[in-house]
Amino acid sequence: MSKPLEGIKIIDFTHVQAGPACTQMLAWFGADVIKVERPGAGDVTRSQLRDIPGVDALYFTMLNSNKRSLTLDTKTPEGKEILTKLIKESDVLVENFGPGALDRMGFTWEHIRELNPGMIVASVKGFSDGHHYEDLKVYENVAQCAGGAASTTGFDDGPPTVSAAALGDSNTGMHLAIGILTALRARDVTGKGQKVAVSMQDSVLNLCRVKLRDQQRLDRVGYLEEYPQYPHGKFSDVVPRGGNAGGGGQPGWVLKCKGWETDPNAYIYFTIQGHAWAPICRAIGKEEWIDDPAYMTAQARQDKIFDIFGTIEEWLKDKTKFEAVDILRKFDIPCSPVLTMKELANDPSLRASGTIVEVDHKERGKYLTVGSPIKFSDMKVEVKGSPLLGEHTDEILEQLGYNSQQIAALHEQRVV
Ligand code: CAO
Repeated sequence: MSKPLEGIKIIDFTHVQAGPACTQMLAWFGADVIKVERPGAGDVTRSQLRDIPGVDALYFTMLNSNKRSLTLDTKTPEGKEILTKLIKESDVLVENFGPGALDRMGFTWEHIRELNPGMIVASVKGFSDGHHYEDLKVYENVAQCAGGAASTTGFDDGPPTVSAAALGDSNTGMHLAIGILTALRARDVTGKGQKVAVSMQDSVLNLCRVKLRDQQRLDRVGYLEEYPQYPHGKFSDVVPRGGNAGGGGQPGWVLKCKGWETDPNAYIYFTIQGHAWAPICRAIGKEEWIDDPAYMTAQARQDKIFDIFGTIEEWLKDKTKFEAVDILRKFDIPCSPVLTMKELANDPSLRASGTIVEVDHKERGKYLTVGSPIKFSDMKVEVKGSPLLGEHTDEILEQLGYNSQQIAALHEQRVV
């Protein structure tokens, strides 16, 4: 089956997570993604957090599947010549170097545009161009702090907290992928490439937009009724950390189930949807609450919401998180067990849908990764192993017109 992005050639100058997550997804969808890496070293994640000595780390393999690897020292004249040839025949160049690195390499946007007017140059940076922090290098948690996620995550009596979800890295990569596809569509119409820039701060903030909503509500009315600080606690003039509160129109919380004393994940997330009040009461055996004016409206429940959660926890005491959800789902109550990575890795539904896939790697053997979270009716996404460092160097140089003697000389000089 042909893939929609077949025929799109991408120079992948990305490293660590933000950029590689973007180009990996484009590779899954059919683009020819050529990962350009420094000879001898490669992407730093190849050797970070290794679980098997001498073998590419999972950090690398899980973010670079379906790509080809070209080693190239782009700071040498010969390396620049190879990169120039590649630029002339590629569609997209993606990079997430520190600020200014591509320019210092001699490949400014103006120069790239001269070489190939159809080229799309896509960049991830910590902060956007012109921002007063634009010179900063940024990693995941730095972005979560800069984008408003950390100040609003965690509990009121604890410090700002970062999320395990890669809001700064992979999330920014997903934004960049949308930008690249949009620029490719624009190029179909105009024939012209363009620069696409996404900052990690902006991408985090985009996912925190409900917190900006809350800041404005707080400014106006002085309290936020869906936060655990309401109505008994205090609000300052900034959006507080809301713990596990629902955050939308329906209260929710993480509730203990059978075994919580020894199992740190024996919990479910329980949501009290306004119109589902009667089924909730029926499910937990509190029918008397259905028509009780002290409980029957969301407003009436607000000041005793944690007592209600306490009553639900009483009901949960003799049920595992899975048993509880199996009962609650019959009452149409939005809920989920708190799932561990181990449970997710072995979840038969995720295996069947291709969300968790087993992939073969030349040196490590089989490993698990997260496959495409996007499902298409006309395309099955096939996740292949990540390339070894420089695995496709010779093949790519041949395609650029270099003969075997020239290639041998480039190896000799450590250009590739
Ligand atoms: N050949 C020759 N030189 C190369 C090369 C190649 N193939 N690939 C990279 N380099 C050089 C760069 O040109 C740069 O050189 P100069 O600084 O001398 O111009 C140098 O390697 C270092 O690049 P860097 O600044 O990107 O790397 P770093 O390890 O110091 O910083 C990071 C890493 C992630 C903090 C930085 O790249 C960054 O802020 N990126 C933007 C934000 C981002 O994407 N962060 C998310 C990373 S995922 O958590």
